[in-house]
Amino acid sequence: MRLTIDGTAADYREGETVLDVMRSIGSYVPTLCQDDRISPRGSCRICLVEVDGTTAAACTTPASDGMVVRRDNPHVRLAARGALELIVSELPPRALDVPADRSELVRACDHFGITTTSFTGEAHRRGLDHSHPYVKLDRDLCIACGRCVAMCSEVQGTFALELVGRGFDTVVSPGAGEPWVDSPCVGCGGCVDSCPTGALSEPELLDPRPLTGTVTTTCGYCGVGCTLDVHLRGGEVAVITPTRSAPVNRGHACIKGRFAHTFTRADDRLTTPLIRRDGQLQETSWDDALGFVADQLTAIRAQHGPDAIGMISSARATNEENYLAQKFVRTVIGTNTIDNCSRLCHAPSAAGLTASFGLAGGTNCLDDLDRTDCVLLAGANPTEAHPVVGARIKQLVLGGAGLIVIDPRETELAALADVHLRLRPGTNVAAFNGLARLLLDHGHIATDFLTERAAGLDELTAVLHDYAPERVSEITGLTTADLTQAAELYGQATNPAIVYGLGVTEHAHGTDGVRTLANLAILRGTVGTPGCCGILPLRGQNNVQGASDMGALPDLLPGYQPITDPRVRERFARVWGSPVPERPGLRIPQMFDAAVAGELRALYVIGEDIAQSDPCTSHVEHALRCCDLVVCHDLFLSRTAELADVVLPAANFLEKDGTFVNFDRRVQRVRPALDPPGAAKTDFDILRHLAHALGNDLGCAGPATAMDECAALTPTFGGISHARLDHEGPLHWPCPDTDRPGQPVLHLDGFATPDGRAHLAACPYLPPGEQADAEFPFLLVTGRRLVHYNTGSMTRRTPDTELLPAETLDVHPADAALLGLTDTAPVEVTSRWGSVTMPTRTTREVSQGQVFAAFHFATTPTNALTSPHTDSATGCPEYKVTAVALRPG
Ligand SMILES: Nc1nc2c(c(=O)[nH]1)N[C@H]1C(S)=C(S)[C@@H](COP(=O)(O)OP(=O)(O)OC[C@H]3O[C@@H](n4cnc5c(=O)[nH]c(N)nc54)[C@H](O)[C@@H]3O)O[C@H]1N2
Ligand SMILES: Nc1nc2c(c(=O)[nH]1)N[C@H]1C(S)=C(S)[C@@H](COP(=O)(O)OP(=O)(O)OC[C@H]3O[C@@H](n4cnc5c(=O)[nH]c(N)nc54)[C@H](O)[C@@H]3O)O[C@H]1N2
Ligand SMILES: [Mo]
Repeated sequence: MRLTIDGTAADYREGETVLDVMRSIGSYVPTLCQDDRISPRGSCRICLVEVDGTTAAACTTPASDGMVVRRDNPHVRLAARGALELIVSELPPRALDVPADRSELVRACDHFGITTTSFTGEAHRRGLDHSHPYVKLDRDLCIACGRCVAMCSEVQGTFALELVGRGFDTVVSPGAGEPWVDSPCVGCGGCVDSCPTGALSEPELLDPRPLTGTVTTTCGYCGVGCTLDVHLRGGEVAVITPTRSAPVNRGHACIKGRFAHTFTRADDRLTTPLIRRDGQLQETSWDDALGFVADQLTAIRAQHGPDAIGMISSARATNEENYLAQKFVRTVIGTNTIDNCSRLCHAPSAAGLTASFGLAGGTNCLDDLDRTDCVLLAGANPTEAHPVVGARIKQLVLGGAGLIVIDPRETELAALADVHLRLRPGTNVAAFNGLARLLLDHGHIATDFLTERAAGLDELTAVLHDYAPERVSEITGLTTADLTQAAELYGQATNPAIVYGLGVTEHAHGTDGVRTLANLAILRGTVGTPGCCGILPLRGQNNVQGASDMGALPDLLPGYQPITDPRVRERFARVWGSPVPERPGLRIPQMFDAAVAGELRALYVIGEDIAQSDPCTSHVEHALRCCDLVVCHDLFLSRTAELADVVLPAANFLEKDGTFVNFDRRVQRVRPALDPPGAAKTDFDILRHLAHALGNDLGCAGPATAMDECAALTPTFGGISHARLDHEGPLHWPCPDTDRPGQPVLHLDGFATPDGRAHLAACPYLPPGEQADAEFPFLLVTGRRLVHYNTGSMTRRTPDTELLPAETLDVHPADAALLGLTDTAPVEVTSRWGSVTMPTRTTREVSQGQVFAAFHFATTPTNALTSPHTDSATGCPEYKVTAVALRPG
């Protein structure tokens, strides 16, 4: 399909506009109201062109075959220039002082030769709204193009903004006219990013000095894995924007990835190694610190054997660092005791999905959600924890897709759902079994798929005998009507998707939760079939998938190759030039128990603040005190670092070269934008130098070589290299060959289980580790809040704290009234394991009898309350159910 532009032929694709074609042939077409991420508005009129003899806006005119487009018509050019002059005439002269790289308006004026001297109109005097820490509004620069409003509604789905006023006075404003900071704005930055004039800006962009460079990398917060452009000024981060062409985030981001980066230059960033002398952590040199650690490890190994040493590797660190960490532990120390924080979140997903389908990753990719007509969202709160995914789900629902939310709390998406199954915490297995029973009873099952590609239907049917809706209702507190409505929605959808999170996994029976949830997808045949949407765990940390993929696990080598398989061990031993220990190592909770029992003598912790994030803090602290040696790599003096003997200053993701694997198995490049401060080093370099101090060479001169070595040993990653990722962009694993793409959808050619079938699980409901009783009458659910991240070590060192300065205990208003608690009043929360006092927040987001808190503040150690109960299959803590008592504090 072809048209001509100023006499030159140009090809176009179905659905493209004249503007798209003009841009695709490389011509600069100024526009003010157009943005690919939102629907075209056609209001600014500065992209006027002549189309088949008449004047038209290029941005809203669909390309058609044989069309004759002329930009060189002087009348049309004059009309476009006139439209722009009119816009500019209403702005103060400083509108053209904004640097051209930050203002489409300035670039458009440069194009048309419009300067301040052309101003004739009356300029606005409407003032600033600088109430929000990140989003700054200068109303006088607003041209009412509506892009910010559309970004907020069509991409972010928050609907916080409106154009208010009439004609000349029209300006963007939060809907209720309140100060920006009090509006529902979630700080995704979409409006700032789209604004063509600088009316919406951010503090750093108000600095007129030019930007000096851009590095494209992967976000280091959650597992969505947004691609970000890090714009630099004088060797420092000035601004971070989402990469427009990014396959995962498609030019969108969240408040943390977009804005929360100032932690990287926080005053209390660790810049020198610290060593404990006379009870105090004191600054020292790298030689001294590494020499000390090497001597201690050598002595402990000599006296107690290699299994007396354990390592917790970091899901915040790169694949290459995790690869090196497990190679270090296995070859230099000689033990398999290495684990990562996947143990604390999605270990049940890895175990459950492997048992059901044969592979540890989610079965599909995020893009597949575009074609679903029904999302079943269980135990996940993506508008806070995976905001870019949350926004996508919101858009699907606004577009007509069905939504079932299974969560004890009324999350933002629960409020939008067709049906919200507000079950009692810890009763997932009963609810999922109840839904499976209804799917079977009502015939919403894929009979052929079940016969040809699944196993275990008879056993499941037998167990489901006990899960009639009435019994499920008793266990879960759900009504049979709601259960039936959910089963009908999921059962009748053409292409249903399951998305889930920690509300499924962090339980005493988390693996059973994953398996009984997977049953629903198998019953409907929506896994491993063409066009299916499958089941997607929303993996948490930026590289928690990768840390496990790289073998930072006590029983698995890279690519989930079992340590117990002698052929696998031999293959690794040959390349590593060192035997690989045979006995599986300890998991994180077992490491603490072993430390208390005196069996584990040294704990080496990379980028995890176990004393804040692991459950039952008193037990963890006791375990740390029992060790002869605790070593910690971190950016800051975390709670764990405070208790360590040696603290090594680490680089963060903005300072590193390597790769992360996101929640949908995409291996993506991480590129250094900054140098680490002071003497801080990457975890990669620290491990290599420590190995040297122990008289070993880990090989792998740099991250790219480490990935090459891993790829050579690991069929799943065989085709992956830094060079290929740089050239082709992200690749999904499995990716065994260099000449084939990765695999976004799994199991199309058969399941990776031994018999090639998907396995239904017949799991009965078992009660959680803790129940409410007379002494501890409330159930505490823990989880996340939008603006802070895990232990808060990074986000608490950014202006995010202006938006959320402290932890709260969320209490239902009726419970609060009974207890005499009012908003902000301190409440003492006591469990069988500890006690914490925090301010009350009354909200109907929690049910009566339940309370909620996050764990983002070291000063409010929520994990002093959580119990040591863990998932029987994987050791994942039961963070989601703790019985507590409340008392005004
Ligand atoms: N802003 C922000 N984003 C983050 C993080 C952060 O700290 N802050 N952390 C990252 C990490 S490491 C992870 S793992 C992910 C976690 O992401 P999510 O899994 O979405 O997060 P959570 O808030 O822990 O838990 C999700 C939901 O489970 C519900 N739930 C609790 N008990 C039950 C139950 O018995 N059944 C059901 N069905 N639901 C239940 C809770 O009410 C909660 O709404 O987020 C990542 N993203
Ligand atoms: N009550 C309760 N507790 C929970 C959970 C819950 O739902 N409820 N969720 C659990 C889950 S899912 C998770 S994943 C854990 C998370 O718990 P953690 O992993 O402990 O928390 P983070 O804050 O993500 O990061 C840990 C440390 O890594 C440092 N860091 C960041 N980047 C780097 C790096 O590149 N290198 C090094 N060396 N250090 C770095 C940070 O400064 C921080 O101190 O919390 C768990 N704890
Ligand atoms: Mo996590």
